Amino acid sequence: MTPVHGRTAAARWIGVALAVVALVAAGVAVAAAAGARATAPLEIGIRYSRFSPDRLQVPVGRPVTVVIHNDDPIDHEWIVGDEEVHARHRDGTEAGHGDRTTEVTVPAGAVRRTTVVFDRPGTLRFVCHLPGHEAYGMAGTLVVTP
Ligand SMILES: [Cu+2]
Repeated sequence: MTPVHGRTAAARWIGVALAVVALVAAGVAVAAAAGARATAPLEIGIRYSRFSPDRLQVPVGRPVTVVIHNDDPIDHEWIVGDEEVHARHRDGTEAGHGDRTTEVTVPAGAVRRTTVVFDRPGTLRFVCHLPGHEAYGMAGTLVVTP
């Protein structure tokens, strides 16, 4: 191999490397543009009747997808709202939650996903209102930031 060929090969490698860098940069730009519309999904685990994490922060006015993994052998629920919502469920007799995105039943071993737009900044709580679960500590805090 002559030095001339060596330089040519090196130049080709540099060209390929630059093309890869350009593609990666383009991908990052697309991801950033998508991020302006929706946030990355938030994952919540449930184990031993506890939420993990038990504190979430979300932006106001944007779709937030929450993926809830119930790793317990019993059913749970994820109900997010203000104190009025929780008071209603604490004393309520609802067997199901219909299609409300803020009230999700998560059967034993199941994964459920919901997408919510929180329209006001503030501090909410998420709670499992099955009998005894809240008292045991199955609750968390969700902060909606301006
Ligand atoms: Cu529960």
